[in-house]
Amino acid sequence: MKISFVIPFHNENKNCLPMIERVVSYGKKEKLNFEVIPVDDRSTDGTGEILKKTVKKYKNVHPVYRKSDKVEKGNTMGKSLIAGTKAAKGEIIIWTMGDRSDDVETYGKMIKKIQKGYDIVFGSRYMPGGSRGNLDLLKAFLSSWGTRLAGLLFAVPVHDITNAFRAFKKEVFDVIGLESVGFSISPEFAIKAQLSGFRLGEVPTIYTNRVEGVSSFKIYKMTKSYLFLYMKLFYDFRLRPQFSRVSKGAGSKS
Ligand SMILES: Nc1nc2c(ncn2[C@@H]2O[C@H](COP(=O)(O)OP(=O)(O)OP(=O)(O)O)[C@@H](O)[C@H]2O)c(=O)[nH]1
Ligand SMILES: [Mg+2]
Repeated sequence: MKISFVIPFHNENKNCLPMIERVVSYGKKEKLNFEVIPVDDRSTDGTGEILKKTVKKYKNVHPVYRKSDKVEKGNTMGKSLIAGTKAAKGEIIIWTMGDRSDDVETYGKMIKKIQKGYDIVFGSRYMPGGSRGNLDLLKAFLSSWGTRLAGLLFAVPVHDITNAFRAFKKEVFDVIGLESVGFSISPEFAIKAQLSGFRLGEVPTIYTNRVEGVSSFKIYKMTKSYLFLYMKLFYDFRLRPQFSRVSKGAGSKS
């Protein structure tokens, strides 16, 4: 079983090398068959150059330098995760944020849960044993309510779908077809996986706010994109029953 760690980076020159080294040393410590796929798109702080150096140091680090032929405004973390996952060779994919806010020690629990038959396993800050750490209250309130709303509208059975930190079988990604450009890829993936009948699970994780670098997170933009996503999915999958199942083989757009 091969595992692909996909990590999005945007202007993370202080975080990218220590983050990759954290994942590589975890993989070596656990004797995993793994690769690391950092995805850099349009960083202007030298993150791309640092990634080029890591390739010389680690043979199983395969960066994706995402370029776009058309001008892209705003956040493209979603497109980056899609591009990285498409390039991945592993049967199991693990998305981790590049700012060292996710706890890599959670990987073991996620992998075990996938091996027990779950299709997608979320790192959860809001389930028993999990912690939002020093995540600010407003963000915690919005993210936990984002998940509860998905529970009400789409019967999503887990506690934290707004954090992109998760493990899943590559086939889930290949089947459901993700379309989000930015941060709303996190709830989109969870809701579509649930609507497609995949088995969703979760493990507790401890979140730590970023120490280095600048956040790409914009509360107003994020809330708007989430509400638009929920309305679209509710219309497509609840109000138009002929769409009640995500069409198999749609494939994701990067
Ligand atoms: N490739 C790529 N990565 C991105 C983009 N926007 C954010 N990221 C990365 O995605 C991860 C999460 O973004 P953050 O800016 O940390 O967002 P956040 O965690 O909600 O906000 P913080 O509280 O600042 O940590 C980080 O590793 C970013 O570098 C983007 O447009 N492209
Ligand atoms: Mg962050």
